[in-house]
Amino acid sequence: MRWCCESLLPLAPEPEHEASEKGRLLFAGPVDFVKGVVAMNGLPPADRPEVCFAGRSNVGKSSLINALTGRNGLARASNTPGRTQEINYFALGEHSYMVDLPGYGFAKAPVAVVAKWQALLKNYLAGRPTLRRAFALIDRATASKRSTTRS
Ligand SMILES: Nc1nc2c(ncn2[C@@H]2O[C@H](COP(=O)(O)OP(=O)(O)OP(=O)(O)O)[C@@H](O)[C@H]2O)c(=O)[nH]1
Ligand SMILES: [Mg+2]
Repeated sequence: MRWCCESLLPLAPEPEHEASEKGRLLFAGPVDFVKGVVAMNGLPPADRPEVCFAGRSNVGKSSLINALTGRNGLARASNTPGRTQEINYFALGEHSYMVDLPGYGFAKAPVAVVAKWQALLKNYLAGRPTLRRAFALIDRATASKRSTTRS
């Protein structure tokens, strides 16, 4: 078994060649920003599968999308927590969406604005029929914080 050197967590085994080639091809094609959504009625038509990235503000959700797609600056990343303030849709060709969510925990934004994001997030996660996976990113330094662990 391989171990992550910093946290001594076990790492997933290396994928088979065929699987890793499929993964490479998935992100090698066109990737486009579609839109930023601020209300459920602004979501694009639910006509293809999508995955989303959730987690505390500043955990690296937007950076991960840039790293996966190999396109710096596609998703806007920043040192300031609360950078992503909308549900941002990115299309992988015409077959699926990747969704960058606003963070929670300590965003530098007014309380009322953050409360609005949280309500939107809950509705999105509970009600989007084509959402196939929600990846929750956890920074090990803040993994035990209440906003990370509560359901
Ligand atoms: N050291 C380190 N820093 C990272 C990593 N990923 C992202 N960062 C930095 O962390 C900061 C926040 O990254 P973002 O990708 O904007 O984080 P986010 O989760 O999208 O944040 P919000 O949009 O505010 O919710 C940026 O300064 C990144 O450069 C990583 O793997 N390692
Ligand atoms: Mg972000």
